[in-house]
Amino acid sequence: MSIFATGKPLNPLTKVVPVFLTINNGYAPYAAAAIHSLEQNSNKKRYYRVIVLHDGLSLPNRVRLRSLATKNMAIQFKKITHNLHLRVLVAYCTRRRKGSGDFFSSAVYYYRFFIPRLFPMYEKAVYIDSDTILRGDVGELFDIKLGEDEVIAAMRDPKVTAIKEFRDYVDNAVGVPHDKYVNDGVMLMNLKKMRKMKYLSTMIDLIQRYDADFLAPDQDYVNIILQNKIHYIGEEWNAEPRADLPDDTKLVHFNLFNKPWHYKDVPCENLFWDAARGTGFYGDLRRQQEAFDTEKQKAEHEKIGALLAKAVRLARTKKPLIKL
Ligand SMILES: [Mn+2]
Repeated sequence: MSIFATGKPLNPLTKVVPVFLTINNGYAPYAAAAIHSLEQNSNKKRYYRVIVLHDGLSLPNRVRLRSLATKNMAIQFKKITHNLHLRVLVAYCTRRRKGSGDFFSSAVYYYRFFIPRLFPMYEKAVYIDSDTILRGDVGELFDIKLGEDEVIAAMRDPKVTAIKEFRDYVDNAVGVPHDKYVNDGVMLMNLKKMRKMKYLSTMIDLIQRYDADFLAPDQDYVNIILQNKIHYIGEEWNAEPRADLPDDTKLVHFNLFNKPWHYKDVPCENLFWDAARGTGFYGDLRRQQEAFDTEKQKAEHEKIGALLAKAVRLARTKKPLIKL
């Protein structure tokens, strides 16, 4: 275990950059690669505090994650206990996951919205999904200045831009113009403003009032509740993996399909494996890839098909269920 786990910079004047990830044991290996890539691309003059929110990580996973800490990056863990709010969200997820495959099956997706409440000491923080790899300094995302009315910084969802079924779904069923719809897998969150506007209670109120069927139960609410309160960041902060990745890309997001730990020969796989190699999970990840046989691939394709079909079905109703 690293000795650098105090969570405090050696120089007390160094500004701390808090970065949150939310995981369960299954996501731990991907999160390790993400965290390692963050450290590899960090600015050595800055100090990063990576805070892992989880639902009960095993001791071996915690040890392997914590060993990634360095003298300018601490790793901390916070177990989320399932309170009343979470129970509402879990019940909702379970009810509404039908047809969304396993893509949005877990309460872990909602943990990011507990950050403002659980960490009152922070005014703002970065959140990243565990299926991301950094290529630039995450501190630059933290430094982005939000306008007075802006609550988060995020990027337009490239999957929504690219896939017609998702586009129609967003326009018709979520009721947010698709060119305004963001991906919530990479965010700068102004926690102070989220506390002030009571983001979490608002989301839970809407869920209880409408019990609406949605594709992405967490992300759709971000877009509804924070409509016109979003600072749009460039593609370099939430890039789709692709062969001709622009040089200025700072973060690659292996969102939804074609995970490099499942498939061989997917775009940007080297970025992922280079980061994974520096973690204690490398062997596990290679075995996971080996075990992803044709049967599992077939099941995954069916899941994607079901997700798209659900998007089409919900888009056809042409009646956004939530009118704010
Ligand atoms: Mn993701």
